[in-house]
Amino acid sequence: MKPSLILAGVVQALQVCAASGAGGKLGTTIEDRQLDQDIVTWDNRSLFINGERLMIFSGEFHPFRLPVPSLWLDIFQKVKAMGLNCVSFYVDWALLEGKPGNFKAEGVFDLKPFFDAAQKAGLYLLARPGPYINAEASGGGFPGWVSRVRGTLRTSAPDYLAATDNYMSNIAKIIADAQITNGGPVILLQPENEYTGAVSYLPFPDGAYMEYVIQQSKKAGVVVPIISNDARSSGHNAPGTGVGEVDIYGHDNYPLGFDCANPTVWPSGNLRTNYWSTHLQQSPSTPYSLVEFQAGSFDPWGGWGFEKCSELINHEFERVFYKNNYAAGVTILNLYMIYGGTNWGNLGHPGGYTSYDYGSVIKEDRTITREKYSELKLQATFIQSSPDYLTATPGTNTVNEYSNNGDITVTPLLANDTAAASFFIVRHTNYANTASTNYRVTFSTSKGSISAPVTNQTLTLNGRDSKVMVTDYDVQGTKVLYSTSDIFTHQKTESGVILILYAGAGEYNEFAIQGSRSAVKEIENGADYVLAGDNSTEFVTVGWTASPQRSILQIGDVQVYLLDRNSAYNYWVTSTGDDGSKIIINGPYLVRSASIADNALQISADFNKSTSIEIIGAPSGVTKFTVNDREFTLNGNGSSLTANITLDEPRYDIPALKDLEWKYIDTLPEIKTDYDDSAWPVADLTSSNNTYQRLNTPVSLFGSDYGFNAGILIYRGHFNATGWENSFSLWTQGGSGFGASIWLDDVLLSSFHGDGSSEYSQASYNISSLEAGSAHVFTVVVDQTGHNELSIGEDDMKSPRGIVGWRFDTTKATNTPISWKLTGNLGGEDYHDAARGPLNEGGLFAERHGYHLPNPPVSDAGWSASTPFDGISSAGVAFYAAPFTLDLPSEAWDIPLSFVFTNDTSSGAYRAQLYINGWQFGKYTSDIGPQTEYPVPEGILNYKGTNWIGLSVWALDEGGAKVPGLELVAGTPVWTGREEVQLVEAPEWEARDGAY
Ligand code: IPT
Repeated sequence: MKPSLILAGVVQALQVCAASGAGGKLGTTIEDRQLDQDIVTWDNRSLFINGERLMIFSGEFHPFRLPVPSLWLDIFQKVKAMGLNCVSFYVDWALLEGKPGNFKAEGVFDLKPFFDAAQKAGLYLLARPGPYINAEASGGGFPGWVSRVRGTLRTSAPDYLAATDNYMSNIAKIIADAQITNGGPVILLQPENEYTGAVSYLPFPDGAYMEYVIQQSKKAGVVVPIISNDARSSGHNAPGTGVGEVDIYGHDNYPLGFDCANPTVWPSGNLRTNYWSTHLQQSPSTPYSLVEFQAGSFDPWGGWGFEKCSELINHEFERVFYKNNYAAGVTILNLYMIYGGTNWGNLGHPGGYTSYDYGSVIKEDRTITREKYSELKLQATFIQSSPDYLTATPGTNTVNEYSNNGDITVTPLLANDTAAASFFIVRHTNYANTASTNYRVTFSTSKGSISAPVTNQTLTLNGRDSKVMVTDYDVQGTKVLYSTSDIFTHQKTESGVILILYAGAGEYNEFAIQGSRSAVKEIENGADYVLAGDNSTEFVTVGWTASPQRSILQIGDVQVYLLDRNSAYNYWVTSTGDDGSKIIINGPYLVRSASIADNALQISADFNKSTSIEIIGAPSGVTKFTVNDREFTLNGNGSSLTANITLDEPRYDIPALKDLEWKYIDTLPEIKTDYDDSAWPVADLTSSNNTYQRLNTPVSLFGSDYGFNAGILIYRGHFNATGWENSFSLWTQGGSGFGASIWLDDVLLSSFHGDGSSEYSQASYNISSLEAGSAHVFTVVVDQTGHNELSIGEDDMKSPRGIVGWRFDTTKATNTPISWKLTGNLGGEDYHDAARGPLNEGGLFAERHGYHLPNPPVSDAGWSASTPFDGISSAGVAFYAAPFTLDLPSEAWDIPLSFVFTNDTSSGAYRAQLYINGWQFGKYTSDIGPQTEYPVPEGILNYKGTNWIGLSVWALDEGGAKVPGLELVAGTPVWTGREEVQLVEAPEWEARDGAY
């Protein structure tokens, strides 16, 4: 079908074709949609910004998972350097409205610096404020108190809608102020998330509900287009579906799923090939949009670890699957996640642990050493260099039409006009094929049909590879008639046009470019090449074999670089000004930005080793060259300059944690017989609004019923024995990976260590010898792992945490009442630590008193000298604190630091929480795993001064536990052009009023 390209304008003519997809209004002809602004518009192929057609190539990054605002620019620049032009972000309601009615977005939660940094890096933003986000966040972003809402969540239930109003009006206003119409970076807004299904007895989709969420944003001033994110291509809320319809329909896809166990296995049938045809049925008037496409995977407690996830969703996955997305004509593409970050301070859901690295493109420690980063740079830079991609029409997959081998499938995107390029996505017919396959291709071009190779050679597609071939492709005014290899980019520079082609080492490819054979000049000769065609033809054909030694050919105005892929990885395209001028730099670990003024070229770049670099396309007069404000000598002249970047190895020491002056305090004093809990909150609610789980106990013991929504919960249950008790049964619930221990007075009855899947635990304890009339107390510790995400109608987010049942079994029918008290973080929803937000601390004695904060009163009574490596010799919870000093050359060096636990269970099973300067940056379980290494960013860590480490160690079993090893480990130092990192405000310990 030839799409009718509708001109962008204020009035968007939406042609509702005879759509047969979900909800398509059959028979409707034309509808006018009045846009609220004229900056961001669209037609059926792409978005336009200020009238310019463009691809939105986006990556997902959550500011709340990197609570150091001065590092946001670092991530943005790393995204921009790949050729992406947009970042999508969720907002986590749970962190901004810890108490109903109290919206707070300050300090690390302030989004203003996020918007500013995006703009500085030159990126657009897609805002996804929820209110429901999923995102592997606790409650899917819902604050714990939402579990007290009786109505069904994510429906039109009035009490649910009302609960969202305060958050939505505040956050939507903040986003509205940052829209492009107000000079900010926000170009799109996604309401809700994956509004795709509900339990069968609910009316679904509930258009009125979706409309309500859309209006929450509009009322606050949001005017940019509204985009949806259907969990799969079901057509929900697409334009034309009536109430609740969005402006632009989009959906998700995670083709390899989330099990990182067997990262090399690509199951058959997981590559979708009907995206575009489905799109034409569901939303023919909007650009084809993949609002989340897989760029990694989450990983549960007891999972495989994120290195495996990065192998599953690796550079080969990017080649085959992302190129298949281009085959479907995607022009709004958001990769989830581009940078995952950290589930610090209890913000994650129970299905994940502290790291949210996600195996994604940029690692949790912000390094870019994964090959998938470099591969994505090659692809995104190509797409952004190929404007004709945005108007070519996706076709259907073909076998034996463009290629001569049935093992090869080619999907064309054909130009609508003879002056424009066509694109051909080549892959294995069995997408998971690991074989190398030889083939030929046949295209029709403006010069007639071409069958390549024209020389006596063959093309090869290696296993799990895919290529984008082009015909009639414009290179800054010169035509490439065809190229069988991928193109990285082409740029007009002051010294001429540069075209860069690449292929896997050893592969043979061909291209034909305008120019005569005799005009080909060899500038560098590494890769083997042959010329075909004679001087009479308009095009010269070059066959070449990719090799680590490149060739450069001058053909007319164009210098063609012939590279193997690994060499291409080292090239960066960087703007040198607002006029669209660019330079290409070969060699650095990262190039962030460049500028040229008064014959001086300055770049901001990163290096992880000494290396020589090459500057391609610098203006001829450049005589001075600085990298991160340090001057280097330029060698050579004209278009190719080189410089040797030699690094002076930085010198620094990393303290050995075992040598710190550790202080210890018992943080489970509750199990001492003289412990006084008179100041504790009393569990006195005889009913609960929780609609997910029926109350099975005389009073509610659900943490969130009392405002305790995160971290460790502790219960005290006092009773007088009748003497007839045989056993006591207890049901605890904390989400997968949770743990629990129960003491009767000062005796440990048992601990539930937890595992990767159990969300609750039930056990009975023999207590048969209690004396009639004697007073006792149970102390129950439940380490919950967050609130569940939710499916509409199931309300599983409300699944309560804490004690959900208890019972005495007696020999005589007597009733032993228990009077319960409970605690979580001090103050519950009236939490004490505004800087670190509502979820960072739990209910341990040390946390209630704020001893996890910097500078705790370690010389007070109750503290003594002891280390986590000594540990404790019986079950209980120990808290350790120690100061340490860092003096790292962080003005110029980016040095990733991680806290690494020795993986060894022989010295007792334990669960630990790691606090750095008061921020909880790790929950470690010695026997569930898989995480042992906890990166902590600079800014949370003070790289030039004193830091405080706090560690709670919960010994689960009789014999106690000690930490077999914990080390602070530095990664490779990178000489960096990032801006200096600002320390995050980290209030110190102060005595807390009312702490118990
Ligand atoms: C998709 C969610 O929209 C996103 O928030 C996140 O949870 C992601 O999954 C998994 O990391 S939903 C998709 C699996 C249908």
